[in-house]
Amino acid sequence: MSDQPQAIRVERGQRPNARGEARLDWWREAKFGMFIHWGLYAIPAGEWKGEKIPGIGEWIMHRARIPVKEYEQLARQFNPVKFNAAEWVGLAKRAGQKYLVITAKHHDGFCMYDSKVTDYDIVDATPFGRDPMKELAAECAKQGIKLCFYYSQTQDWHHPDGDGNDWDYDPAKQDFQSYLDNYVKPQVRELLTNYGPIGLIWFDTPKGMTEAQSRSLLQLVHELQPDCLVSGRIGNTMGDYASAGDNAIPAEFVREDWETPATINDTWGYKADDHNWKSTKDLLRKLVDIVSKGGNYLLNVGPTAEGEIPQPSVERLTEMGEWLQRNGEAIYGTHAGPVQGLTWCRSTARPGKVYLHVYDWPEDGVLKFTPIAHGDLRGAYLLSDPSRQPLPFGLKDHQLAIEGPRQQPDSPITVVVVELPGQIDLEPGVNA
Ligand code: FHN
Repeated sequence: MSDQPQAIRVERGQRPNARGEARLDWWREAKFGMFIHWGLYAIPAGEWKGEKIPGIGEWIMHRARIPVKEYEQLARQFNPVKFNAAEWVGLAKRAGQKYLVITAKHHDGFCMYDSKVTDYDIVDATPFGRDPMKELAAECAKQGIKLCFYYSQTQDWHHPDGDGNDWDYDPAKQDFQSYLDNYVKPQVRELLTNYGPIGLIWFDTPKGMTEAQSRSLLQLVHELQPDCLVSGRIGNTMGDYASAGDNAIPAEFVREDWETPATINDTWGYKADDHNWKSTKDLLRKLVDIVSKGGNYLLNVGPTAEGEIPQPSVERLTEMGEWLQRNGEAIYGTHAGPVQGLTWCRSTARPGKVYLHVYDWPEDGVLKFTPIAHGDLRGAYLLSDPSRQPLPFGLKDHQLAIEGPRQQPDSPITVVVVELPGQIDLEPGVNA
């Protein structure tokens, strides 16, 4: 990619990636969400019968080929008495996350909500007996966070007709169509009927779903809650937005709506010995990088079997929220900015403003750019400066130069606001 990408002007209301569908507006504004992988797998937490099972925690049943009858026994021990919906939602709020996507059913097939379609759920099969989704729904409504459900629509290692379990069941005898019609759809109906308005359903691993199967599931969601969004992993290029790969950030700006689901350490479901926590600086850079390329960041936490979000996650999310308190204007409701392809800086924008997210503050404090024409600049200031003291700017070596203080003003990323005349809206160049 060129180091000096071209900036193009687009008229207000004609953003190239706007589909004109108002139901996506909240999601496009939100930028940052909390993913929660929580289920029975939090009990073994990466270890089965004294053996450490490699890989992501929520896959332990599959990786260790645990028979259904044995894995089912975990439900009897599941008693997350420390679960507190107000605390979880409060953490998302404090972190500056606007939506929360929680595993209603992951690939292990255990339902983390009260399902009438099966007894293999948290209310019927555990000593806990409470429905955490009900409690989260109430808290999300109270605290203004969009509640969304993750639902594994193909893989179900517990159900004889679900996909993925070839150690208990004979795949040749599996009837996926029957599973979809008689199990998945009734459960999706429950999730979209019993918990109030749901922001989106996060389907995953579409595997061999046919076009007709994906479409019928999509239609069901729209019939039940027309405004509910659907993740791209419903398959067959359907759904409301694309999903980048897990922990994958595209190298360049992407014009369509997209999201990166990501781990905060190396697992989704809780694993007791995974201490490979990304730093707050790294996580914030990832958030900024993603938003500067037009995407959303869905950052995961993996609560314990007691119902607690691990402290290292709490600390990092809290610190991210502190940075967003000062710099949220440069994230929420913005779009990919005109300055693309630099190593030391990212940009986001909205009509009348470009936000320069400076990763590495220059030693002399002078920021030099080509993409924003000098004539277009009305002023510049630091977003972290409440007094909005104007920064001097001018032309230097044929480049626009903004003179900031020598010392890095904000940490770990400093945002400089560039004001443009009127409502000029700068986007990445068509080839950026
Ligand atoms: O297999 C799952 C995995 O366990 C996890 O839920 C991730 C999150 O994006 N999705 C699948 C793999 O892509």
